[in-house]
Amino acid sequence: MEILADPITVNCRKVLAGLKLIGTEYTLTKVDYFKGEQKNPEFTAINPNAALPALRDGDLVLWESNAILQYAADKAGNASAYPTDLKTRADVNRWLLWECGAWFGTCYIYLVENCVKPLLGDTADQSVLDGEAPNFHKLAGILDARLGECTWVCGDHPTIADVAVAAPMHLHGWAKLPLENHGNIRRWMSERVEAAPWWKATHVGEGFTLPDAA
Ligand SMILES: N[C@@H](CCC(=O)N[C@@H](CS)C(=O)NCC(=O)O)C(=O)O
Repeated sequence: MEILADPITVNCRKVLAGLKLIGTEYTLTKVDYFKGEQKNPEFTAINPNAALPALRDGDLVLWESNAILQYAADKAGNASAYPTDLKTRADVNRWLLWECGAWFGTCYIYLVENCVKPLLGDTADQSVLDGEAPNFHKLAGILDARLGECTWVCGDHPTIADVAVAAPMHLHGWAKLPLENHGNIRRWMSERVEAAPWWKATHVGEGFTLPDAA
């Protein structure tokens, strides 16, 4: 299995962490996000969205990070990471879709304003952050309520739903995600996700540093 990715980005880190959780071996082909290599014709021939990551496995080409995790877990037959009983699988799928359709977008605004812009010499636009805050708190409240009921997003052990939902928050301190009133999310992130080997092995630090680049 070949993963085309830049490990510093949200959706690439998601796939690399998810593959660790699943226990799938892969080869990584680096596509440099900050050099814009995702827009090169060689890459858009693989993913016409010009977005990372993508997977190649034999004659299968797949993009959309959550679809890659679903495929990898099913291929490995890992029913712990991606449960096969109907109701738990529906629950995991629900959180994967929620992450892609809602959660990623709100977290991404904080990442761009508080990390990417300052890194590029620009300043965060407070009006953008203020405008997003109600949506962020609505969505964070939904996740926080779930994490008040379960140890992990979908029960008593980690699944690909945890990896997917955690990924947009991976630089939550630097991105200044306003988590003060969402104690269950903070606990899940610090005591469970950030303590997990699959998360530590794919560490991304402030300044978008990676262990081998630090
Ligand atoms: N829904 C897609 C989103 C992919 C995506 O937006 N990837 C970002 C990196 S996290 C990207 O490469 N964006 C293209 C760009 O900014 O030029 C997925 O989950 O794979």
